[in-house]
Formats: sequence, C-alpha cells, structure tokens
Amino acid sequence: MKIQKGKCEFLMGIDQVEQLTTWLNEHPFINGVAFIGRSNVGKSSLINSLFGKNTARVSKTPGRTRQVNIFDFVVHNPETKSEHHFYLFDVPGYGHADVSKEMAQNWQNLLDTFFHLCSQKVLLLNIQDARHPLQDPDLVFQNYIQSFDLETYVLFNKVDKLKTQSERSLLKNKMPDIYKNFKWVKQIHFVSAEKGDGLSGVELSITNFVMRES
Ligand SMILES: Nc1nc2c(ncn2[C@@H]2O[C@H](COP(=O)(O)OP(=O)(O)OP(=O)(O)O)[C@@H](O)[C@H]2O)c(=O)[nH]1
Ligand SMILES: [Mg+2]
Repeated sequence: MKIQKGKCEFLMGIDQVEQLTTWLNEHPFINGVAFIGRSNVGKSSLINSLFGKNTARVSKTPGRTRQVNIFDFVVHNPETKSEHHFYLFDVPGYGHADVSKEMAQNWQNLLDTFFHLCSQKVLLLNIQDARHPLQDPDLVFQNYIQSFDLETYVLFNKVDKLKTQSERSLLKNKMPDIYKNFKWVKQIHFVSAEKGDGLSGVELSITNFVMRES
C-alpha cells in the first residue's frame, strides 16, 4: 500500500469557525489523518515529504499555517489495483507565543471546533521536536486531546538536528520518560522531514490505519 505522491490535492483552507463547523458537520464519517503540533515543528514539511513535494506551504517564520488546510490524498492498493481517497488535515500549530490575544483565541476556537466535530475515523499525528521532547505546550496539548479519544501517534521530527553524541544521548536518556508519558499513544516514531528518516514507517502506519477504517 502506497500513498500516491503528487496526487494529493488541496481542497480548501478554512479560518472561520462557522465554515469549519459546517464542513465537519457535512462530513461526519470521513477517513483520514490530521497533522497537529507546535508552530514551526515541521508539520507542513512532513506533509510534503509524505504526500508529495508541493502539497503544503513550508514557513520560514513560525505560525504561518493559520487555517485548517484540507486535502484529498490517494492510497494505491497493488493487490486489488485500486485507488482509495482519504482526507488530510494540516491543522494550525499551537503554543505560539508571538501572536495577538485575538489571534490566539481564534486558533483555539478553530482547534476546539476541529476536535469536537471531526470524524472518529481520523488518525491524529502529533508532531513534536526531537530536540525538545515533552515541552510545556506539548504537555498541555496532550491533556487537552486525550478527552477526544482519537487514535493518536506521536512523531518526533528533526532527528537530523541531533548532531552530537551528547544531543543524541540526551534524547536516549529521556526515552523511559517519553514512553511512560505516552502510554496512551499507540505509536511513537522518530523522523526527519528533511532527510527522510523514519518516513517509510510512518507511511505504512498511515495507510494501515486509513485502509483498516475504510
Ligand atoms: N533540519 C530540519 N528542519 C526541518 C525539518 N522539518 C521542518 N524543518 C524546518 O522547520 C521550519 C518549519 O517547518 P514547517 O513545515 O513550516 O513547520 P509547521 O509546523 O508547518 O509550522 P506552522 O505552519 O507555522 O505551524 C522550516 O524552516 C523547515 O524547513 C526536519 O526534519 N529537519
Ligand atoms: Mg505549517
């Protein structure tokens, strides 16, 4: 089973709560995946690496993805030679301190709407930074998200930035804490959107999930 790279299509970006409510109410049982994580952690980069080069916009400045971006993606099943369509969501990053109160509130409202109304058959991929695991905004998000009962996998991105031995052993030492903390999470992956590390495993997990739920 393979994600058909280059066949992922942008459907729309929604930044209004009312519009998001309407869209989600009209699509109650859809299958798909949602990428969520701190601003600048590499959600859009991961989407591009997994679904095709120019799918999502990658930012130089944090906080660029201000809307819920919705895409259609295709999984090819070589056994049956069939193609299956699913939804992909690029959800705006949380925990960005550098925005106005009003904007932060709008983000929170969008996130609340998204998680309250999104189909139970959507897999949540929570992206975190491999250099800074278990940061405050991630812990807050984790407490928040657990009540929604969505299947969640955590991806630690930017492992390519762990260059020195001491950086790598810092992460290694935190592993027992990480696994203890993420008992409620079904899978943990260590990846690099830039170098491609770990992405074939993530692709397999995504295709397994969406095909199982469809
Ligand atoms: N070294 C390295 N840099 C990365 C990796 N993934 C993303 N980046 C860089 O991190 C920055 C932010 O990436 P984005 O993909 O825009 O992050 P985002 O989470 O979508 O950010 P927002 O949309 O603002 O929430 C960009 O400069 C990327 O090039 C990675 O695996 N390794
Ligand atoms: Mg983004």
